[in-house]
Amino acid sequence: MHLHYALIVTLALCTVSALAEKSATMEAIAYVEGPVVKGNVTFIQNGCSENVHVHVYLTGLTPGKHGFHVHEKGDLTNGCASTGGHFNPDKMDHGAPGDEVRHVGDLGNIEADANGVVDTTFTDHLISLTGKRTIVGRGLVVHELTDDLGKGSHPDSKKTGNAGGRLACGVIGVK
Ligand SMILES: *[C@@H]1O[C@H](CO)[C@@H](O)[C@H](O)[C@H]1NC(C)=O
Ligand SMILES: [Cu+2]
Ligand SMILES: [Zn+2]
Repeated sequence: MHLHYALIVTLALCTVSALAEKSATMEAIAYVEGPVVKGNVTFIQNGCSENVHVHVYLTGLTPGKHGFHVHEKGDLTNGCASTGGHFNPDKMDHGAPGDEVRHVGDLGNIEADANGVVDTTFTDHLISLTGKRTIVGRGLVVHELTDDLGKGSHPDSKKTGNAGGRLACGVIGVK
């Protein structure tokens, strides 16, 4: 009984091809570039419904926290401006990575050290490298200001976290 249930859940969460490669590790990378901020971000997922491990290497930031999101489009025609809004396939409000209510693309903040460098790793449970929440082909954006995680008083708080301008961006591609 329990085994059947687990199988049905697995089938519902994974595509047939992902199931065939159930143990395959998927990897994606974004080369992030702006006038000053540069770096790369790698995403690793060990199976279709597993958490995604994110490795961030960035330089050129001001020390402190910066909003960090997956945006809807991998379109850099007009630089970071053409990446659209936060990737939000579930039509939710903006939130923190650990919140029930959040955009899929809400990865919170990254924190630059005194030298303006970010070299960090974190895990996210909602983004995916496959299926309807896949971030492959979408934009990755680093912001000027701290993301208030939907808890601020600014009118944009529940939409963008009021994280200010877009300092640098890149397209997430298969690695
Ligand atoms: C990402 O950036 C770091 C720091 O500059 C560098 O050491 C690393 O080789 C880069 N990774 C890739 C895949 O380019
Ligand atoms: Cu953003
Ligand atoms: Zn958001």
